[in-house]
Amino acid sequence: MLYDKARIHVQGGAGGSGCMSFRREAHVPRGGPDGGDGGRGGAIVLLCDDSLRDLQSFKRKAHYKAPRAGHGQGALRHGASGDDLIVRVPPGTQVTLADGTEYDLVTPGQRVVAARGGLGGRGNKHFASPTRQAPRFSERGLPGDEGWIDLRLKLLADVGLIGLPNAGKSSLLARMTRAAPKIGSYPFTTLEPVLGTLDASDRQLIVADIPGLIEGASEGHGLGHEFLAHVERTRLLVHVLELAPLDGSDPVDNHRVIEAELASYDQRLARLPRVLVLSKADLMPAEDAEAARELWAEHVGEDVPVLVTSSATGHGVDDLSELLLRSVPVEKPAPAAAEAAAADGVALAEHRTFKPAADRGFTVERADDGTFRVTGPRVERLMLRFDVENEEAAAHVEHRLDRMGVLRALEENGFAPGDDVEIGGVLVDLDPGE
Ligand SMILES: Nc1nc2c(ncn2[C@@H]2O[C@H](COP(=O)(O)OP(=O)(O)OP(=O)(O)O)[C@@H](O)[C@H]2O)c(=O)[nH]1
Ligand SMILES: [Mg+2]
Repeated sequence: MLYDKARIHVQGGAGGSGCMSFRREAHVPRGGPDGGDGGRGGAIVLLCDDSLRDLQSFKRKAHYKAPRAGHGQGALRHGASGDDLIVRVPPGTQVTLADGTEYDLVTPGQRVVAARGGLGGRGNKHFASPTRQAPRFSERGLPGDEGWIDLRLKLLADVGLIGLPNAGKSSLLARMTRAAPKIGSYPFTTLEPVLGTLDASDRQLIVADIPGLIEGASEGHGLGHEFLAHVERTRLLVHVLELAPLDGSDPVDNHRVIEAELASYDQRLARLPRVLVLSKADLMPAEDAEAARELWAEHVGEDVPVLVTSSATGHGVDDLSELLLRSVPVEKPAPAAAEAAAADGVALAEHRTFKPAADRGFTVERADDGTFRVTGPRVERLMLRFDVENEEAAAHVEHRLDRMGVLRALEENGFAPGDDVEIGGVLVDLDPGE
């Protein structure tokens, strides 16, 4: 069973809180604030690891939580940052973060930050000012990013073998490479993609045997559609077609069915270069096979090479291998995201994060019971940062709300001192103008 899909929950570690502390030394009568800052929480980092082949490990474990950071301490000691939690994924994994951003992890060693750790809070030292020399509050650390992310493995094959069930795809792969796929005289023998390697003196090609496609595959019929995603990354498709189908069906119809399925799954697949292989040639006289090849060559046009093969006798198989090695360019065109990520390293991954760029806006609403409710990421973060039970912290919060324009907006909406205000789920006592 090839595990090619997984959904996991990731959570960055919480940031450490800043410390509220004052210097205490025998010979210093009134020490100043010396509370250190909290550390940054650990991030969840996805790492492309060449030793992995599929997403199996995620069946057993779906939740990943990075360690939290240490809190700040007195004497300006800062809290330790949380370690990043490394989650290994196989090459070919496509990651979709909660906000829809996608990454391709193609090259071993590539990394993506899937959830950032929370920022640490600042110690009370930072809140000292000429008018408040002994701040009796500090900032709390913020929670880390959290959310579900989707992992999808798309095999990294150069060439895909496609065709109807029983067309002879697996037999061909077994003949061309050292792979040993299951072969059977019944449809759907192959239940999941099998990879084989075609070796030449100077290079290797990876060939994927894709389970048989049938009419309606792109809409979810049969098995093949599940695996069509795996051919998305190939650079050439070998369409394997039975020359004289044992079930009496018409090869022209069969050919059309597969091409139509590819096109309706993804136009890009339909545009990939093709090779047409007429299989099981040993079942008919050689002249007939050659005549059929000529007819097909005319039918598919000069852009598509047509070969006659027999996996039973080996006829045409070497020609096919040579053609594939010749036709597939050496460079692997890395998907755009991967290219950028590889060039930019972690930096790119770092700034692509869960939350869209900090939103400075907020909204003020008045509930039926008269409570004013202020929402918006920035004000909510402010409330997470401070304990408003602490009077000095509450005064600081009020000052910040004033600077953000929240107090003015409240007043414009009819707020009068004494009215209830809820910000980010916290009831705050506001006394503007005091
Ligand atoms: N005579 C002859 N039989 C072949 C040849 N290639 C494949 N077969 C037979 O055709 C049947 C189907 O072959 P497979 O290679 O399993 O076909 P497939 O396309 O992988 O089929 P699915 O996995 O079901 O999609 C088997 O019974 C094979 O032995 C060939 O070149 N000559
Ligand atoms: Mg097969």
